Amino acid sequence: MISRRKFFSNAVAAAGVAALATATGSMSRAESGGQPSEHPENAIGSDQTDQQEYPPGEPGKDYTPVITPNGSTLPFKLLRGTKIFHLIAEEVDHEFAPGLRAYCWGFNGQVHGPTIEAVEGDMVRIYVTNRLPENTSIHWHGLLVPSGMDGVAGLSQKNIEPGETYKYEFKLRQHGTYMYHSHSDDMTQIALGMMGMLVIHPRKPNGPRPDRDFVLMSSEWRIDVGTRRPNPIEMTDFNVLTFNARAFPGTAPLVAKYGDRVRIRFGNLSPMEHHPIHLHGYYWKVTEMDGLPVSELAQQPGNTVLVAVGQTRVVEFVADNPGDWAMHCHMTHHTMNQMGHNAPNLIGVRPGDLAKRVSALLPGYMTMGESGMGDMGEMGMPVPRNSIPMLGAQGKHGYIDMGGMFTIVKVRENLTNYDDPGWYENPPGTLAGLASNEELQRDLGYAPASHEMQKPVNNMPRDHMDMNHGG
Ligand SMILES: [Cu+2]
Repeated sequence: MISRRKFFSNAVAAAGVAALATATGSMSRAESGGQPSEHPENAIGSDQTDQQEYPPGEPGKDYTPVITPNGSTLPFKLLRGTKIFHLIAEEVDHEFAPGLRAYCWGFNGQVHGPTIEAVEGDMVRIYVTNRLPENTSIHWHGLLVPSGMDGVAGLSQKNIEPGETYKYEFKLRQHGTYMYHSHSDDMTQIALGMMGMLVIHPRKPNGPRPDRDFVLMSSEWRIDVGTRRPNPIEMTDFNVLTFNARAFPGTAPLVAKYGDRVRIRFGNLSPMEHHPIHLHGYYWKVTEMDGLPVSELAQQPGNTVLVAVGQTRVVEFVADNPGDWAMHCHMTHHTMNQMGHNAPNLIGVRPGDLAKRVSALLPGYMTMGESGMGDMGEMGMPVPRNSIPMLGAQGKHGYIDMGGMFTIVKVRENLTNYDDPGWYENPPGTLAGLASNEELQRDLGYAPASHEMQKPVNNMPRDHMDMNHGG
């Protein structure tokens, strides 16, 4: 720890940002006195600063428990002041969304594993039982633990062989949002889902506790249509993108009451890809990066946060804008499912009976995107068993052409509980709708004839359409 602290100490001195240290709030005013501290290391990062011994943190009293949509929190028991957890690595028949299941690897019957939650200063003992057909080990991603507890098979410990149970034990000297994942045959085991979130609450929070504290872990998978197991060898072309191992519409909404202080803890352990997560209807502030609190003055505002592979990012906002708000990865292929990204571009093409003729040879073949991909889920076309090409869901106002890493933040006034409140009732005058001819004449001076767009292919102006298909 010394060398790490020295590092931060030097970094702070070099940058001359003692003010930043003060702003973290973990140093008293008297101690800092407005001057660069003699011990700036005490104020940086999330290391427990007071070295005080605390009794094990209690949910409700010492922290407001986090919510893992579509998931759960790992239970613990207290034994002589130590929190005892038990993770069981095993194969799980997991549902990504209605219509798609696969045999994944997870923990305690879940994919991803349950969220581990504790409090700064807690002593934890985590047993890991291996019920997989191959060796494993667990790494506590971002935690400051003794080298022998770091979980890199071969480097920091022996592999946990099938059938064995290992014991990890350490004191939580930090607070913040972290992750855990397999660190043995990583490529296979992470591609099959062996990961979870790890949240350590502060002993002395800097600000008010959130009313809603959500945990969302991003991942991506390759599940070829017709198979029942993710392919761990895939390097680039993932076709199932998930929040907490669920693809929309399998993702549970994040429900908040009007005025709630909402925190969302994002983590990303996708095999390959970073995810810019975007929320509609709000701006948020990034309050924590990789478990380290961001001082209030430095909290970056925004509505999209890039969560790179291996990173955690925490955002906070006050839910003061009622409605149903989309929250999703903004990479458009990450809000789609297994629909064959190598399909030829048929926008503007009239394929005639091509689909019928080819599907006689290739079951499940369909021509896609004659006028865009939006109707792929809605058409209700028969799809191969255990697959979700495109997908999406019926919304209040029609079909939602989104899948994958997409969920809905639902903010309501007058909620009595946090069950899914259904769709938002738009107050009068707040819903986009068809313009009347009278309005068009009044504001535009003319009314575009609606029949002009009925045959988009043949009537498409040449500067938009330089193909000569479909003749
Ligand atoms: Cu993404």
